[in-house]
Amino acid sequence: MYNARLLTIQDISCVGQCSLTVALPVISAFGTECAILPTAVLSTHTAGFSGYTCKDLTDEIPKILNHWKNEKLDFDIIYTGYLCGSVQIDLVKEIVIATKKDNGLFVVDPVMADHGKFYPGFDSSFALKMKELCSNADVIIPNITEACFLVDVEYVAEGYTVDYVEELLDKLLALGSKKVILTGVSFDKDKLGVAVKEKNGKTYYYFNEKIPHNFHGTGDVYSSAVAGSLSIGKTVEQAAEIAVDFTVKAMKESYEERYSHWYGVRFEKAIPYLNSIISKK
Ligand code: PXL
Repeated sequence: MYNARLLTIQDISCVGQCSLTVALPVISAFGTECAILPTAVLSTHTAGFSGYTCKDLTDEIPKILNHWKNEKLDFDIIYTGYLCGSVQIDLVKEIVIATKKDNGLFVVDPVMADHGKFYPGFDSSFALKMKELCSNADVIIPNITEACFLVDVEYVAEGYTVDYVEELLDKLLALGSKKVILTGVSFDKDKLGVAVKEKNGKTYYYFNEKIPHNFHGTGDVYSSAVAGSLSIGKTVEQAAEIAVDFTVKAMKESYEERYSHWYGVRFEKAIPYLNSIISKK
């Protein structure tokens, strides 16, 4: 997939180091053209700030899609993140049908929850709708909480078994996506990583150091690095690994300031790692 054109669909949180302010620089660091479709404009993200503003852009999406159709624009990869409501999920399906190249990839991060809870504005009816998007995807990238909400399994924060993770993976694959990357997997207090599986395949686990702090925005950093890696022709397993290493580097860069700079990770400082990946290509 040489010189891929990637479209990412998620919100602009003006301040907060998440969604598009992460996806654009991270995907660009792979040398890949990154087109955007903003789903909403928020003054900040919703996790920890109070009084944030939000302008939902659902009404703009059909107009933007029409223009793209007229211009015959298409994409090698479509990667979705934070979507605002069920109508946007239907619109994303239309966008994928109309603009994804035949041999292109559709990557879904079902952003809606973490640490056992839905983010503000999300609920089980949104999770039900998100299942539909996952069923159309080539790769889905849920965290454990999102996985549990997608497949109706009880959330277990820690101390779970390999069987628990395998049950989640198999139920997620049964939704219909070709591959699953399950994030936030940990069987050991010092290691954190991901599990990658395709239907009837063997699970591939990849771990790195567990940084002992919950940072906001790591899901977006991770999924953007997966999408960027896929855009330069890496396999899903390689992409999953590169993204773990990048996210850990970003967390390490953020650790000292974890309380004063609480709202996001300093992924910008870890960008040279991505440059090293593309120079090895
Ligand atoms: O990082 C996911 C995310 C994206 N966009 C907005 C959010 C969140 C998580 O809280 O609030 C607006």
